[in-house]
Amino acid sequence: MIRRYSFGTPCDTGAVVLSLPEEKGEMPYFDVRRDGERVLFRTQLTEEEIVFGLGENVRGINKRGHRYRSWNSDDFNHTEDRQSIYASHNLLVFFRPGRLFGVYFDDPGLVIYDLGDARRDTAEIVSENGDLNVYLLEGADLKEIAKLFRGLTGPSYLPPEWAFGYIQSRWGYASEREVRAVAEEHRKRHIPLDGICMDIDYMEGYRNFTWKKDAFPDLKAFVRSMKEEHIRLIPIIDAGIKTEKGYAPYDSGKEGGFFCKKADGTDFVAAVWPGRCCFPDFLREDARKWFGDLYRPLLEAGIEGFWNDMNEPALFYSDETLAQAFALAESLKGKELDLSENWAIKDAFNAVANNPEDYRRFYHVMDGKNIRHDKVHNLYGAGMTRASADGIRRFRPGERYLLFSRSSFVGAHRDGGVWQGDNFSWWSHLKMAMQMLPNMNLCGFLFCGCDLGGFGCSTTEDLLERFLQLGVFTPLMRNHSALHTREQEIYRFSIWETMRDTVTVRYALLPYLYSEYMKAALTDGMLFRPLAFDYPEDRRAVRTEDQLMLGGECMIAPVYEQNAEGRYVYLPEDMLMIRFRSALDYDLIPLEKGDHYISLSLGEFPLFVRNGHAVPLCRGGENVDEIKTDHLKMIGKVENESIYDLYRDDGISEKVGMNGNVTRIRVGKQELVSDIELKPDR
Ligand code: MIG
Repeated sequence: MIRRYSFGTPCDTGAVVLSLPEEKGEMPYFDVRRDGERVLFRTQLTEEEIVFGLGENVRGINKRGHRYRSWNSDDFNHTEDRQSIYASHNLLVFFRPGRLFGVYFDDPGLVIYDLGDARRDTAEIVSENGDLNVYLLEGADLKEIAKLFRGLTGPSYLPPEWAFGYIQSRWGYASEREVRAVAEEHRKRHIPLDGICMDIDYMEGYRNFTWKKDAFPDLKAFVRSMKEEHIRLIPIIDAGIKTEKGYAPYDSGKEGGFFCKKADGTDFVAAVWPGRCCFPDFLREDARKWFGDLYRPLLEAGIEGFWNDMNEPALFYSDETLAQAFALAESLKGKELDLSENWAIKDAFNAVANNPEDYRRFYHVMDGKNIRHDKVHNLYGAGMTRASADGIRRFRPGERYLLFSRSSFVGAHRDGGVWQGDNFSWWSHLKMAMQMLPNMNLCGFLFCGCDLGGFGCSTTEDLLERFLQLGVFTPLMRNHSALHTREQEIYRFSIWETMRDTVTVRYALLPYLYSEYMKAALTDGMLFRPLAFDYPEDRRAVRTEDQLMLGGECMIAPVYEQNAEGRYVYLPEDMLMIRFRSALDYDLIPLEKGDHYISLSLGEFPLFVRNGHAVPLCRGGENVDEIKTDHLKMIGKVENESIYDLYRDDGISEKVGMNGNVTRIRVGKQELVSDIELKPDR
């Protein structure tokens, strides 16, 4: 059951697709209080209580014991003390014996969550603006709450099948020659590959929708020839449009009046990569239409996928914030600084970027009214996602596309995926990437992944290998790194063959991973779940923070510590471990419910299959187009009979459903593995 409570004058955030009558009575579970504009929601937590939710954010799967904020932020330093990164996914699920409910705060502005931070026994959620709808979700179990939430907010995005391939990316690829070299090295060494991301370096002076004509003389021909090798190019698009007469997107945006404006009616201007930029008003339908159409030249060149960046929006500086910093510097010039001045001068220059004052300096037009940006800040990235998704759909009707964004809000899960932003090449970030996955799935974002190997600072061989072992299972499997860090393509490393073998497992598992993704998307389920969702009565399972359920049959338990030769794994039931070294080389080890130390040398990683189930493994391939499902090995320990529903489709059509696309595979009693033959799917 879902109930809606309304406070103040909420706007339509686009997150919710169901229209529900407003409840008039008191809201259960919470003491609700007004304090000026703010609305405060307080609830008691028992010692046993667990809190899931908040999608993309730092720290563990259980969010209890910390303070978070919904405020989409371009913050590349995802340390434990952070309260927000790039996304606002305002769903919480409270779970304890005898009490289970979800609560979604449909609020586009700043929301603060104290989840047992000030006091262990109290959660308090504060809406700063006080204009919001709150949805209470009650169901029989955790999975039902997740399903209800998807019913409330709409189905998850369906990517094309090729988007499940391995993608190589790096900030710095600046020419066709460089990109071709990356492709060639992969193909030459038989490292599977389906896509290469082009970062801002492909653009002419960082101008969106342009490309360097000397470095990419014939983009269309380049795209075509890469596609012949089954490699898609995936360009980046940023939110800001360079303020420059004669640059077509600026001229048309200016003419249409599509940029965000200041109180005096002039365009808001702040600097990002290209220098001074204007910011499309993504909350307006006509502006979205205009922006979406700007993707056309790239689509015409044959591009089928994009990543959208800088859409919190990130602001490097504005003339105003810069002037403030300089004024302070000027006033202190020649002085011996006392301590507070010393700090102030540093702070002033740090504050030129992403300054709260700037976010109060410009306006959106919603339903004909001017709304100050900070009131609806968290909708900006989702608006950009929608603009581009609609633009791509208009150009290629009926076909799926790859799209992933840095910033997001619930609702954007219908139009595209997300990546987890700028992590570091840290072991702790490998663990955090894993911990984010189930909460992102809970909030509807099924298509996601992190920068494998780590984005900031230099990776090491073992760290990249362990990252790849997690990436084998994440829908977006992308190796990405920052300019000036150690080169991170697999072939740069002495253990590249080990890494390649790891990637081959992704391709052998692709029929399974694609099936489980599509089933989750088409039935409003989750691909990754906390163990609590499947074993709610098991006190060990519900608090497990470093293992995840994957699809209907499996559990993963990645190694995330340096120099580990294995790890402890808790099995909530009897399972068969597949210990992978490559698509063709693996051990099958039946294990009983309970604790196990599993030895996992650097090139090894496990997948656990619940007894009574069997999962398909194919021969793999070097790209998704090579994946065949006519010969499969069904792996699992089956006592009587098990059924696996294999999902297959043409990989690209938008109109899909379970009907007609599911092949039912029956496996009789088997010890560990059997071979099956199916009719080819294409
Ligand atoms: O200010 O385009 O998160 O993936 O490589 C940095 C350059 C801008 C941030 C993205 C990152 C990307 C980088 N971008």
